[in-house]
Amino acid sequence: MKGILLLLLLLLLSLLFWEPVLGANVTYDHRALVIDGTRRVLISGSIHYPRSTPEMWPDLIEKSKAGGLDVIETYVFWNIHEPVRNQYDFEGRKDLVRFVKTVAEAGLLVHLRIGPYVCAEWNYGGFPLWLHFIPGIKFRTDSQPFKAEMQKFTAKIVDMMKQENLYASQGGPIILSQIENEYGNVQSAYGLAAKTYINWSASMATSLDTGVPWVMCQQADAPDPIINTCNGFYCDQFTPNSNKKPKMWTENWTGWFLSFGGAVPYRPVQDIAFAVARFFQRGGTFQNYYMYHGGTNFGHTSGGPFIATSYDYDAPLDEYGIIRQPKWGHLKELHKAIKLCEKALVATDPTSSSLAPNVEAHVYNTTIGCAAFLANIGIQSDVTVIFNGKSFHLPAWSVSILPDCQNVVLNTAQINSQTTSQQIKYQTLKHKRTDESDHSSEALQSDWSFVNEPIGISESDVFAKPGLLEQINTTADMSDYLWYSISIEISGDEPFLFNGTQTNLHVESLGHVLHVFVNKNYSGRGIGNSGNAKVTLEKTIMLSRGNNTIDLLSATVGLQNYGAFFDLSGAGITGPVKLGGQSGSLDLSTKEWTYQIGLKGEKSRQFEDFEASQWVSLSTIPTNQPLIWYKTTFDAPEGNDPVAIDFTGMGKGEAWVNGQSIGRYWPKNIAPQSGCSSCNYGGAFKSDKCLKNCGKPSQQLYHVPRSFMKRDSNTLVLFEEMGGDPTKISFVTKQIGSVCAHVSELHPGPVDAWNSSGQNRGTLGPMLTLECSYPNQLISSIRFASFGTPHGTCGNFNHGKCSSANALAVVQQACIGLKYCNIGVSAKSFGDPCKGVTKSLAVEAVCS
Ligand SMILES: *[C@@H]1O[C@H](CO)[C@@H](O)[C@H](O)[C@H]1NC(C)=O
Ligand SMILES: *[C@@H]1O[C@H](CO)[C@@H](O)[C@H](O)[C@H]1NC(C)=O
Ligand SMILES: *[C@@H]1O[C@H](CO)[C@@H](O)[C@H](O)[C@H]1NC(C)=O
Ligand SMILES: *[C@@H]1O[C@H](CO)[C@@H](O)[C@H](O)[C@H]1NC(C)=O
Ligand SMILES: *[C@@H]1O[C@H](CO)[C@@H](O)[C@H](O)[C@H]1NC(C)=O
Ligand SMILES: *[C@@H]1O[C@H](CO)[C@@H](O)[C@H](O)[C@H]1NC(C)=O
Ligand SMILES: *[C@@H]1O[C@H](CO)[C@@H](O)[C@H](O)[C@H]1NC(C)=O
Ligand SMILES: *[C@@H]1O[C@H](CO)[C@@H](O)[C@H](O)[C@H]1NC(C)=O
Ligand SMILES: CC(=O)N[C@H]1CO[C@H](CO)[C@@H](O)[C@@H]1O
Repeated sequence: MKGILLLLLLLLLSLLFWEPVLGANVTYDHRALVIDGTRRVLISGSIHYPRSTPEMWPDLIEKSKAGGLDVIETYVFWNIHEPVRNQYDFEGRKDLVRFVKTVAEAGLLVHLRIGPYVCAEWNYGGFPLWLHFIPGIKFRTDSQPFKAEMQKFTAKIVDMMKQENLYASQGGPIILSQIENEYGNVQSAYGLAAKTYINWSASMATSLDTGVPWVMCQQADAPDPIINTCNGFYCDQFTPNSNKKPKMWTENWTGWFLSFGGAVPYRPVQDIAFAVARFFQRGGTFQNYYMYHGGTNFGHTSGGPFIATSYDYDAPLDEYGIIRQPKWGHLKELHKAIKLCEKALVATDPTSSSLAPNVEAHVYNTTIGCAAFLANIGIQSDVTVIFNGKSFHLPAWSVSILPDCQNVVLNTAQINSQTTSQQIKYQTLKHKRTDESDHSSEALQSDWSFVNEPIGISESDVFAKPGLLEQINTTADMSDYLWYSISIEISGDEPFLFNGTQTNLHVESLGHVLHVFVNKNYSGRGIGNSGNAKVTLEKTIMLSRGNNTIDLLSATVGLQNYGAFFDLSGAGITGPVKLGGQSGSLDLSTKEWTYQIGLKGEKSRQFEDFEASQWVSLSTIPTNQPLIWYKTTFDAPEGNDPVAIDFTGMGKGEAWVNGQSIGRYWPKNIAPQSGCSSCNYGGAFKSDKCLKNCGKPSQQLYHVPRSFMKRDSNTLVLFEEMGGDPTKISFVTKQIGSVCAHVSELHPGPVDAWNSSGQNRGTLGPMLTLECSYPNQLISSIRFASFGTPHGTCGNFNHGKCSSANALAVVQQACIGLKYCNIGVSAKSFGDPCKGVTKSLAVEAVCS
């Protein structure tokens, strides 16, 4: 008894002492999130942990911090954590706790968007497929079986975070959590049950007692105490549903995602900077970039249909983790400018006034300071206005930020940030670092070996059923592939035949890709697209007298992730399937079909079966043949630069490096020729406003993370579905080519030189900064320098009519041999080559 009392006492004591001293109190009021009693302006950015590798996380997070972020946001991806009901996986790229701790170690905060519906261009919106098979379940509505599973997973994640003391209330980095996701966009389709479901989600989340606030994005009726937040390209017009809640922007799309078959979307940084500045101008205090690093959809994680493997998103950090300039740099300057305003911003609501048509001023005038935002929302014309007794020039579609209500530290349309040109270095696939084992007999063989994937039914665990089965219901997404096979006896006088042996085959499928084989011979295919996944195939085929087999291979390319009832959209051949001639037809839709889920090579795990004897080596391997596995070995490219494979020459398929899938590849899917006309940053952005790479493969390069490779003897396995030539693929490394900057003499100068009292301006003025961003690199030469009226872009600068003769010498003098240099952009440094003309300085430098 005494022992137990002592134990209890010890336990009580340990609890008392264990009580985390550093726990932060996160609440909110109508202005902002309040952390330990202080209202905060917070800049956040999305990085999804499974879209990169744990080895990449520290670098991505450091670059985010250097870019001025306070918070890292991520969704939690249910389907990778609970692939089989009640069997959890948090290893490797799925190690959520390690990711949150990595963010904490960098000194940043976390917004954990649990969902568990996440959309995110992620397979099935993040739902595990087994959920679909629970009897009576209806997703995202007032359905008991759904709510039970949603609660179980949400509580599981919250418990994991609590166990590791990761909530701010426990001294951890998590200051915010999200339940559900953009439900308001689809809510009306779910009728009255929707409201009950949202009320339930809110109270379920609140009851988990995380000690930090919850948000619901795009949910105008989010019940208290949940904060409703805004997602979109612009959120300045948004107001929360209560004057007790702050104005928060949880998804500001920094670009857009890529689809197979589409051109590459991008968003000019002047427009994002404009959107962000407008949000803070009009009372916002929390803003999240979706995405700050997009990354890669490895394996079968991409949503769809037809979401590409690259999820680059034109984000400030590119797919490979390389800083994307000038986006990263200009937003960094913007964040500094906003932070200079923080005290005034959180102290009051802004007062607004109109200074001219299309020009709005918002002033945060408080006893502890005054900050102002001046916006020209006109698309066409620059405007000059008088504010606070001074004159200000505002370019079209721009915001000027005045942390002291008097001096402009930044205008969103004026970029004073370095750009970098990326160099892609091609490397031939090196099969052996050393030549010691180079026997002459091997020299006769190709470096590739292959295995044919059988056409049609090849396995024993197949089944036959009358009628056509919906694919996702049948495969449970265990594979992209489902074979539909039928055999028919032909005597030669059937009314659906013409010219003796020909007939028209008609197949209708919900998508996404369909291949037809007649008597084991390839006879045609149909391919859907991201706008319409459905495939209707009409094809003249040859049959022969006697027994004929028709094998239809249906493939999915990422499961639907968005929309009301998206989980029920289905895929595969649902019919009709008909044979037809002039005098008759035969409907095969209700006949008995034989089904095989997945490929033989998937079942035998061909992609990790490196030594197996069935791999065939020949001096010439078969190419341009559908359904074939290829294998080779390679040494990793030297150095530490990010690595990709250029799949030019291949059709469509999947690739594995040392058994790990780097995702689906599809270089033969080409973007339309048109739609890439030049894009002006001014005016409202939409996802197809700015496109590049028209007429080219949607995705040609595929990321191979360094951590997937060893130094030597790596194995690359490809499954090629349509036909290609693997000897044409090559490895590339991505490197920073040169760094450039182009700054006008009208630019207000670096934000660093400012403080919220507007001090320091006179001493600096406009500056051009060059910096080598990689460790151990210095500026080694200046490729171009011009002060006057230079034009062009990084790598292609040209002198204008007006050009100072000494620019190159001045810049060389100031920069060579340094990691970082600053040059004043004015006639003081260069002399005046053309009086009365607005001049600028353009420089291209090489780091090595
Ligand atoms: C947390 O802060 C709120 C207001 O900011 C205050 O009402 C509350 O008492 C604080 N809670 C704790 C545990 O300090
Ligand atoms: C949802 O909750 C609100 C209060 O938060 C209540 O007014 C409303 O009646 C509830 N609706 C349903 C359908 O439960
Ligand atoms: C801020 O308020 C003070 C005191 O009311 C006033 O004198 C000043 O003009 C205001 N500043 C701006 C920029 O509105
Ligand atoms: C049948 O064959 C003839 C001669 O080869 C050809 O002209 C005709 O178009 C064919 N009929 C159909 C329906 O294809
Ligand atoms: C297979 O189809 C091709 C044309 O697509 C044809 O040339 C070839 O003869 C066919 N082979 C068989 C065995 O039917
Ligand atoms: C036709 O061929 C298929 C595949 O070879 C076979 O399974 C089937 O039994 C054959 N049917 C007849 C009637 O011979
Ligand atoms: C999947 O099967 C279920 C019954 O098992 C059915 O209710 C549902 O409609 C099917 N879905 C599709 C898309 O065919
Ligand atoms: C701004 O900088 C000036 C000059 O360095 C300094 O005197 C002043 O105190 C600073 N003001 C603030 C608010 O930091
Ligand atoms: C309403 C809407 O378009 N939502 C999209 C916002 O962007 C995210 C990320 O790209 C998507 O997941 C949403 O579907």
